[in-house]
Amino acid sequence: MKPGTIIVGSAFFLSSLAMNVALATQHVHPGSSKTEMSYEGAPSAISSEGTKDLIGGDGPPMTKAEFAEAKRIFFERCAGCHGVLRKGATGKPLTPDITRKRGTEYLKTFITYGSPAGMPNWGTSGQLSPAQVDMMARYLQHEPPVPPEFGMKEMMATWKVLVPPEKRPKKQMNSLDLSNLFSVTLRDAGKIALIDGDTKKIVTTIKTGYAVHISRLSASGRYLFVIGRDAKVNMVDLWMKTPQTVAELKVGLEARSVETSKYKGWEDKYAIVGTYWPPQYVIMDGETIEPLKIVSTRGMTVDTQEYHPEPRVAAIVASHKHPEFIVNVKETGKVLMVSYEDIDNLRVTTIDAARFLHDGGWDATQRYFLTAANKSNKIVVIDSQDDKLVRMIEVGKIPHPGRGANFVDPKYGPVWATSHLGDDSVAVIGTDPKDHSQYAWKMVRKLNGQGGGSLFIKTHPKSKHLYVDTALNPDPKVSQSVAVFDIDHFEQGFKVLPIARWAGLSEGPKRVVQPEFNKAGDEVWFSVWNGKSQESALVIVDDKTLKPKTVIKDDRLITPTGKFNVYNTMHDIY
Ligand code: DHE
Repeated sequence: MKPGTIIVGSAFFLSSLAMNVALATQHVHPGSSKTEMSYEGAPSAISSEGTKDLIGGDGPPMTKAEFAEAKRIFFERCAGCHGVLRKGATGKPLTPDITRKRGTEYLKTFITYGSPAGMPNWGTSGQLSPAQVDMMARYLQHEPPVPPEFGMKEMMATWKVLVPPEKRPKKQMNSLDLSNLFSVTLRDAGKIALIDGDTKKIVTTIKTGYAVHISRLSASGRYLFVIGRDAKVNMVDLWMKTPQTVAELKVGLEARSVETSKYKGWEDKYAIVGTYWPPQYVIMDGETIEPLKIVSTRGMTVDTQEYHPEPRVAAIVASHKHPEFIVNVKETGKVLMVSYEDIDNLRVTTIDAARFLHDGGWDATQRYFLTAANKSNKIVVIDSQDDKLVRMIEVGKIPHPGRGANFVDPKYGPVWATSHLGDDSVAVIGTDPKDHSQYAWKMVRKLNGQGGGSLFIKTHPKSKHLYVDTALNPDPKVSQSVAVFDIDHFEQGFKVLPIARWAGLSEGPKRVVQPEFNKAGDEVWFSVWNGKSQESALVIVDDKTLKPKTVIKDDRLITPTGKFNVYNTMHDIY
């Protein structure tokens, strides 16, 4: 990007990868984390149009045109870390009571040079011109514009049942081995690809929400749910001759998580989506995704007990011990155990944890949920049987487990592991309070991998290998390869698999991201994530030999990132 260039609107959003990659490789202020910026600094999916603007009042003078441009820049570059309402998320709060005291000159310096705490140097990097820095400094002293709310009326207006349940097939109409199908996020295409795990062929691609994020399965495995960053949910029926969307719904302006009811007797009954904006979750009918119950997450923070107007919903998992969804509320730091037994008399157990709850997954027994409070550098352990906090464990800098990795450690017994965005460590945590109580809920091992910038870690019950990606590491050698540890011989350190080289692509960032096993647990799939207009690939590695087995290339594979094997996702195997 040329210094001073501003790209606006959807073109900007779709080029966010390129921008993030540029950010990750540019010089920023010493001490600020390029990795974090390239991850959390993506543009908000919320349009800057349609907000309630409180221009004027006590802020410094600004024209309407300046305010509109500053607002757009804020939503595209700043909201991911500071929150839409600027109340503070992983970045510092920037509400007018604070910014007016600082004044224009102070804010200009900050925006120009960045800070060691992670604020990028927007000015000296050439991302914003001096005039834009001045405009942003003045904008921040005005009241934050408020995006619209999204209630039942707005949701119902977007709800479409394209194929009603009675018109859907009564049995599987295709000959696919559905349990070994992979749903692959095609991030910047706003699509998913369904790939046959046996033949490695693309079965179909399906149009989904904007910059689609994750896929999850219904308990039966028949329905696939996909969430876009724009909070659009697609419900795909895998039984149809060619799997296709049978219902869609928009539940807000920005979202990341979707899950389905999995408790015995409640299979395929409900689905749930958590949104970033508005800060809420919605429980939907499991056959039609009709929205049934919307619940706000606004409330008090866990530590200072002050009101937060924008606590975003991060990961959601379905309990196997009760008819409950477990909902991570990021900015208040609370884990909600939401019972779906009687949604008209909703029972929610609120567990105090730590701020900035993000992603997480089950231990091997599927009783304990281990989740990252990422900017608090903690893993929080929740007992889903007793609905209680078990422990908060200090780990490395910015843990980012995805769903984590479960294996049996030769010395410490059953463990779960996470890697980190902010350092090269892998934290291995004991998870067996029954037979290895001395190790339970302690970090029993700290492994060192290739570097920071790790997003995902993976193994499988049948594998003896632990794979650690480093997709956001600023060194291309590191971001384009993965580390693999032998679980029985951690003392030997790790081997490096040059996944991007095996893909044989030409130019581009070629970030290697998110290992995912096939159903049998003998192959591990990696995305080689390139820019939107560049060739990407999937590389499949033989888990026994650690040699490449297949490389999938196809014009339709645009910016592949997450991959979700149907069987493993249905059964929470990782
Ligand atoms: Fe994700 C999971 C949020 C950026 C790929 N991501 C999640 C979850 C959350 C989240 C809350 C857990 C969902 C759940 O389990 O219910 N992700 C966010 C962000 O807020 C963030 C930092 C910035 C943003 O603008 O979205 C972000 N995520 C990314 C990416 O840039 C990634 C690497 C590429 C992409 O596709 O956008 C990315 N996130 C993923 C993937 C998962 C995920 C692949 C699921 C992992 C799994 O194994 O379950």
